[in-house]
Amino acid sequence: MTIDPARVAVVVPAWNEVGKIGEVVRKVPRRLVSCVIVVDDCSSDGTADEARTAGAERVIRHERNRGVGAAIRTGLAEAKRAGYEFAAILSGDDQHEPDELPRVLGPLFAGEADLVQGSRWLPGGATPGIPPARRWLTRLYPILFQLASGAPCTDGTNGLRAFRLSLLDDPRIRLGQDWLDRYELEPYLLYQAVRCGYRVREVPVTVRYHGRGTTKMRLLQDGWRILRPILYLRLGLKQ
Ligand SMILES: Nc1nc2c(ncn2[C@@H]2O[C@H](COP(=O)(O)OP(=O)(O)OP(=O)(O)O)[C@@H](O)[C@H]2O)c(=O)[nH]1
Ligand SMILES: [Mg+2]
Repeated sequence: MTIDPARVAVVVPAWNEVGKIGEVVRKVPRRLVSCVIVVDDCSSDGTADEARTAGAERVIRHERNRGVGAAIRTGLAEAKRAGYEFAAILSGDDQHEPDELPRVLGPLFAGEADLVQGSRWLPGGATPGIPPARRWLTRLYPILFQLASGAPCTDGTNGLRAFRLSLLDDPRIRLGQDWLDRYELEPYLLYQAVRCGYRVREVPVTVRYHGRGTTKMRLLQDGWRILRPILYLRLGLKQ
């Protein structure tokens, strides 16, 4: 499968990721991607500088911390404005393997899918260093997602995915809503893509865990933020 880099932008949300963001940007294979867009979500460290030095084509800075969903939204808007056809999202904390981008981009270029979600739990995926609690939570979530959406899902919370940017023109997919600013936006997009009948495919990918104290997620508050999109949409409380 030939992937045309001129049609692909990578969006990387980043908040205080010095020491990691440069690695992420440097590892993006340039034979696949012509534009890396890093959205610095008002970091207090040198995230933006490190991204620029590592070769990110665009570094956009939020003037206040708005959340990962808002950062992704900003990056996607820039990718669309610049005329890219496909976007891949990679997390800025170096948990994904950018050389696995062909896995998520391939089915898009083959015309077989509109959104490709990376799954750490499909055969061929990997989770080096995963803490036990994270294992069970990320296993439980897709069961709930599947119950709510009716569609098969093995990993709904994995931040490596790629899709056709024209999805964002669909009036049913309303990424602009304020309530999606933090951890809600990613499951929202996946759920709406499924619900609107887009061809959604999962592919196995690696998610790396760097050790204690690296996550910024707070179990209850952020767990609820990840859960509420599927609940709200299922119950018709939000659109
Ligand atoms: N937590 C957090 N991350 C943000 C924010 N803005 C941008 N990000 C970036 O969003 C990405 C994902 O955030 P994480 O908190 O690591 O979430 P995750 O990777 O899904 O979950 P973990 O497995 O716990 O690391 C990282 O690259 C962050 O730097 C923010 O306001 N809060
Ligand atoms: Mg992370």
